[in-house]
Amino acid sequence: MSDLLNAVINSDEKSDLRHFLSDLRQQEKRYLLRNDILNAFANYCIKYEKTQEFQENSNLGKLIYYTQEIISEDGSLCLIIRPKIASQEVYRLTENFKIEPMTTQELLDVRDLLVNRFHPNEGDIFEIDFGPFYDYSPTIRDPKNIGKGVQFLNRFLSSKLLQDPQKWLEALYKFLSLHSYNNMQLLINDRIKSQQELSDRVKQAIKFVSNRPADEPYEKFRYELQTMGFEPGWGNTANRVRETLSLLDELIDSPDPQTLEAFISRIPMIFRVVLVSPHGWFGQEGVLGRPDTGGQVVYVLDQAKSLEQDLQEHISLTGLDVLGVQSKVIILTRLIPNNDSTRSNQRLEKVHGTENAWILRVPFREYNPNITHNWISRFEIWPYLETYAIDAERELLAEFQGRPDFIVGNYSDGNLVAFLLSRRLKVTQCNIAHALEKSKYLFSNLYWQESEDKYHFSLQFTADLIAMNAANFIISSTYQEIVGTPDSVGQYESYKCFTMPELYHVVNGIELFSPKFNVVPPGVNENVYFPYTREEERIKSDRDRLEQMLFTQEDPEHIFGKLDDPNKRPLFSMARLDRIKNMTGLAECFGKSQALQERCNLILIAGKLRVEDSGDNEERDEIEKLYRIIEQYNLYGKIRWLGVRLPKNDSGEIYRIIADRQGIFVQPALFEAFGLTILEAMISGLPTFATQFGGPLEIIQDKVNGFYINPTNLEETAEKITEFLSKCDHNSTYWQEISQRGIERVYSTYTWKIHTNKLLSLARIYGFWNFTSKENREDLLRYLESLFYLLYKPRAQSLLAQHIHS
Ligand code: UDP
Ligand code: LCN
Repeated sequence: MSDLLNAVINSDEKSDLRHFLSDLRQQEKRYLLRNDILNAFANYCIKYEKTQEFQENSNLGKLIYYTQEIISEDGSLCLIIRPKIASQEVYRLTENFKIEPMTTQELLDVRDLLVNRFHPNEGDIFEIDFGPFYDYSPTIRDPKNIGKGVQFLNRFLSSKLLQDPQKWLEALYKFLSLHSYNNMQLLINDRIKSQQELSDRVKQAIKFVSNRPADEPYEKFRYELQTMGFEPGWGNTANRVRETLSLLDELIDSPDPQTLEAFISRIPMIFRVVLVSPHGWFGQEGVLGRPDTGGQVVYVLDQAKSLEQDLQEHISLTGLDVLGVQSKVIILTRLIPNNDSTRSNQRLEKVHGTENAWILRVPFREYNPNITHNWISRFEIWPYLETYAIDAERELLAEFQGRPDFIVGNYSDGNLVAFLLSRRLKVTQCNIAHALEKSKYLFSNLYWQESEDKYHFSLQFTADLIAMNAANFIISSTYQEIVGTPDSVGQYESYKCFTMPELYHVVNGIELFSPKFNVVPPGVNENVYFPYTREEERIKSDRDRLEQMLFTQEDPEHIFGKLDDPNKRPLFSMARLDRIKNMTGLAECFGKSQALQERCNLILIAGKLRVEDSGDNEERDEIEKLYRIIEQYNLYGKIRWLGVRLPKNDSGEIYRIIADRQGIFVQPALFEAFGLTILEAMISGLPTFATQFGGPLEIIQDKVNGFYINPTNLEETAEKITEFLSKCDHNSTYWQEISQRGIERVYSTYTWKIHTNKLLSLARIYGFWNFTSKENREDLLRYLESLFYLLYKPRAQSLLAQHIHS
């Protein structure tokens, strides 16, 4: 990148740079983000009548494109350049156009200086650096392979097996001897005394099972195998046992990544799973659409159901079901005594449609019942998590009658609890972020002190750093969640280097190239959300009732607006009513477009209708704003706004009803980490227009099975939708084509079956990797514990003291 900078400085583009920078200096802002920089450069190009070619392809144009931030210091400028995904270079450009590379430390000092919190005379600031802990673990080289950790790990492990067969076979042998279920030894017993013996016996056992009828049940030859040293778990039939043993045989003779993955995936090592989602209102009814819950609850609940099914299928393939082995999945959440008509005060609740999946609710300790008996916002719960983990551990051990085999954390709080539990129970830990707040709130780290009272980001970001580094593996819903796109920084990437002025500097917060990252997107509940064309599965009475609710029913308590022409094509959206979801932006886009209003009605399912019914500040602001927009653009007769919380089955039918009328779904969020409603709409057969900022960029293939919109450009968004509607007018099958391709996209790529298959396979492989590299992680875990006890805990305790005295 410094080449590009030099090329600008040593050519006649230097004068452009000079003028552009002097324009920037006129701005009041001293800290410019990418959007500000691009806008300023576009204005510069207009002002000086520069060509499009210059704007995009000159060296200066390219340099601007890659520049993420510019901070002006006295005289000089600090340029933060992101030449490619997951990399950053920092330069100081002095007044006389000298270029000096800057270190991460210098950059963080400049940022502190900018907010007047740089105090070199008072000593150095605490630096957090995880870099050294990743030095001895393998790292991916090519950024495009980030998020494909397991493929990399399989290659790495099988090459280790090849390089040092003695050592690795010994590890494999020890690993196989480890497994048991309720004191029943699995896989191999002590008749096999060494790895050499293992190899010989495997061949012998293969010969033995090959001579039996392929479908002969395992129980018929269980005891013969046992005398050879093999315990249950290899398969339910002679053929399955032969296949599994042959994989092991192949692995011992000539290890390759596919065989390793196939073999480890067959090992019966996961029966009991915990999904941690503490912050509450976790339930099966009446909790969706509340602030802080929404998609996470939907995700975890559907994941639990699918996991249980997948585990049970796996158990029966290993032949263990007939021996009484059963899977159990527990969703661990908070018990909230003042339950607000949810089931949050119930200790144990069975997950519908499962044999053995449960919601287990453990209360926070009663430090101040006025607080701990009620729902607590995710921003305030930090002081309660350590004791919660201790209490939850006891309850989990009782419920499982033993240790879990795998722990999955959700969101910052769940991931921290998963770290504490996994550390104590020595169990594989997986993290799911859902949404990392750090990148959601602009400058949340730089100005953390100003918003600490409200958000406590010092606790949340410290918890995030601890949990993400502790996790054996992390699953993300998209690639960009990890490292962003060529022009935007990823959510995890934003933890790489940042300052928390006067608290700490993070010089290397996470190794983005670590194989711990794996992209495993969620699915959608196919019993609830399915294509509108499946008439036989739809219930007529529900359909009639919901049609009325959507288009005609008068119910001022819950529904705003009476449509002049209910038969117009519906333009539909459903989301929580918070600022980022931008339902108000969609209403404004509709309000500004006569073309849209002529052809469509706007149907919104969002939040509540009355400010006084909402306990959430952001929601209250959005309610008021939505009414203002309706008034300003005179949308009466053209909009229906439903402030309803729908039972799950109704929400599935709603999408299908909109599809019956050849409607469309719009998701206008300013940023969406993933966006489950997009999957729901697409699988129902609704052509979907979704924000280009975040996950939808990976779910949808633009103009193939849906469309991207830029929700900050209302005119362009309206034009895109109108263009689609015109195409539908001219081509009577166009709507169906997009609808059909949307459906196919979801079934081929976003199902829970695909998700849990992959997740469990990862859990087994990382379990194996964790076992073989245990000693290498202990120093990292000790470092994380120090951060937890010395940094996190005192801050959490002082927040607790505030809660106790409030
Ligand atoms: N949802 C709902 N009622 C609402 C708003 C949302 O049932 O009024 C559901 C929606 O169907 C989806 C989930 O809540 O399953 C929202 O998930 P998404 O990932 O789209 O967004 P989040 O709310 O997690 O940011
Ligand atoms: C949180 C979000 O903000 C959504 O984008 C996701 O779809 C949801 O969690 C489930 O992961």
